[in-house]
Amino acid sequence: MKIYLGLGSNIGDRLTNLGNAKIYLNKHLKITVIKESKVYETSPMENKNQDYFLNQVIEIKTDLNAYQLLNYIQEIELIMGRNHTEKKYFPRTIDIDILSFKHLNIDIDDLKIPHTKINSRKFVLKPWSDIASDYILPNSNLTIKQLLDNISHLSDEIREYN
Ligand code: PH2
Ligand code: MG
Ligand code: MG
Repeated sequence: MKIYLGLGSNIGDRLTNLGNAKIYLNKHLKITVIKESKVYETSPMENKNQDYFLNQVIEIKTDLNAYQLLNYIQEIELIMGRNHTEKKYFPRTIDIDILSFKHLNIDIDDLKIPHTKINSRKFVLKPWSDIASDYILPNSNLTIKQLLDNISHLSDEIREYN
């Protein structure tokens, strides 16, 4: 019963932004970060006319339900300077996405779990494979590693960031 989050930042001190997001998550009495992937620098997808991102995937433990978790995540994004009226796919100090939440399949306006774009995104699957290469999503029959192999032909850039 695992819970995975994707972190992304392409404004300001990107590495510090990822670090602060994890600090804020851990500050909640009911959330603990238990695994972290390596950090990757990745070319922007969708809106390609913006700076490169740092991306990371983490596993957390929490007693919150998915909606409570989403609420807290949105609080963190606001505290960290994210403007929720901003257009989709614009640069952001921090983006925290619920990639998967236990066995749940949710499809409601502002909450889709598992995240809908996992299968086409190296910036999600590559870090995820660091910490959970054999994990199978609740709506899939392929492992994270297999999903990543399926998109190895895509030209999106991804490299370890140190
Ligand atoms: N997030 C997006 C859109 N495009 N590209 C990269 N490389 N990394 C991201 O985190 C990212 C993106 C929307 O959330
Ligand atoms: Mg996102
Ligand atoms: Mg998001």
